[in-house]
Amino acid sequence: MSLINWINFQSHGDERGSLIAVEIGMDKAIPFDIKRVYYIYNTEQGVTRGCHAHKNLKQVAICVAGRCRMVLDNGARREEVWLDCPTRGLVIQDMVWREMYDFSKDCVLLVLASEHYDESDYIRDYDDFLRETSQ
Ligand code: T46
Repeated sequence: MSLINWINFQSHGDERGSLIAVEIGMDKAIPFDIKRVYYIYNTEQGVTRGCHAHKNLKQVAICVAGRCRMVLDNGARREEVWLDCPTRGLVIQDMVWREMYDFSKDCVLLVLASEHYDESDYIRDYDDFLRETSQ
């Protein structure tokens, strides 16, 4: 099964421009209660971010401006995708290794997270990650 799962958002556009509302709850787009929102911007050219997995964290990543690439890897399968569209969000499940790179200068990556920030939830070593996923 593919690791690349998108949520499509409805864009409300008129002659002034576009607006997207992201909602949680029954019949709404985001499949978890959002406890945290953060955004990544001003990323230096050539930089790779991420390079970790989370034990217990679901996220949706929405590139609201510019573009970047993301790798998702569950230990058995590795897939790569462009995040370049504000009308869709990439669902990132727990125990998935992620790497982001090829950031455009204007890239703003908005991330909706199911849990508060917790450094102990990170797996930052790829070999540790592979050991955990093979158990
Ligand atoms: C992820 C990818 C997509 C906080 O204080 N609170 C937070 O909520 C976050 C996410 C980070 N931080 C601090 C921790 C570091 O000192 O901000 C600094 C940069 O975080 P980090 O190096 O983890 O950033 P990325 O871009 O490598 O990874 C982030 C998220 O941490 C991660 O959960 O899935 O974006």
